[in-house]
Amino acid sequence: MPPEAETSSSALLSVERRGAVALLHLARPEKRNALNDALITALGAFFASPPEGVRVAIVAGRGAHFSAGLDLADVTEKDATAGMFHSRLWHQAFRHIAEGKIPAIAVLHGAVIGGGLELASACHVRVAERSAYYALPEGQRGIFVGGGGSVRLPRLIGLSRMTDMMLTGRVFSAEEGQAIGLSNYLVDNGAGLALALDLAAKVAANAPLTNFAVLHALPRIAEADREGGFLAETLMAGISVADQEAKARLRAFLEGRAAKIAP
Ligand code: 1HE
Repeated sequence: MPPEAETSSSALLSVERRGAVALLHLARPEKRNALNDALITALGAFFASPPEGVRVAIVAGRGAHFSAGLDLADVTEKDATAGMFHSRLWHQAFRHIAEGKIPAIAVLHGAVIGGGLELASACHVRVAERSAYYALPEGQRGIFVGGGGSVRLPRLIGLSRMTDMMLTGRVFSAEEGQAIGLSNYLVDNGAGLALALDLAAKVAANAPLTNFAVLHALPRIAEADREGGFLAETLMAGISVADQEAKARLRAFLEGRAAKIAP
């Protein structure tokens, strides 16, 4: 399907509209999609207020790599205070993705390194191509993760694996990444975008309230104490069944007008 419109919130981030899907490309291949302040700001701005009618976004990288992580040239002269504000800029931007208005699907290929892996972990679904590899070379560079990686990655792959990656510079292959939960899907090289578009169509077809609950209630409930979790689930369940969208969808199934679940 040809893009309906190509806009660009910055020269570094290409945004194409395909119906309810926005296709975002990190567009700095000459620097291996290293994430500088302008690119982080553009990502945050897009997810803070996605265009009207966009119900899901895909985040991919141009060139041979998803992202080489933090643009190391951005931090060479920073003192501790500036470094903390820099990290906060990333946190704000990635919060707009992880706890934002629309689900995000990442398509990973080539290097998914440092801040690139932090960006991928802020997305909700990850599709990896076989060329993908994952590393956290912060230890080698003398720095620490600053884009939410220490919060999100241990929850994704476990503290022990992240500790190993950071201490020893361990690089996980695409197959290993799939086995430990870095990716949700593993496909051949070049097949990531097609699968992401298929998945995006499914996400966009969900009731908006369900997608809201998955992005905003589910992560809270998963980390809440059991009783608090059960109560939050009950509230969300009650609100969702009362929604007109749910009523129409439930009726459609009961009247034989909705798709059945196939294996
Ligand atoms: C960069 C960056 C970067 C490439 N910041 N400029 N991330 C890293 O430590 C990863 C560093 N990068 C690499 O290991 C390699 O570049 C790659 C394996 C990703 C790709 O290798 P290759 O041979 O295809 O490219 P290259 O020749 O190394 O790089 C091409 C250009 O991109 C070159 O610039 P040029 O002006 O000499 O052409 C590189 O300097 C530039 N480049 N990666 C700046 N990362 C919120 S805290 C997060 C903390 C982190 O992310 S730490 C991990 C940082």
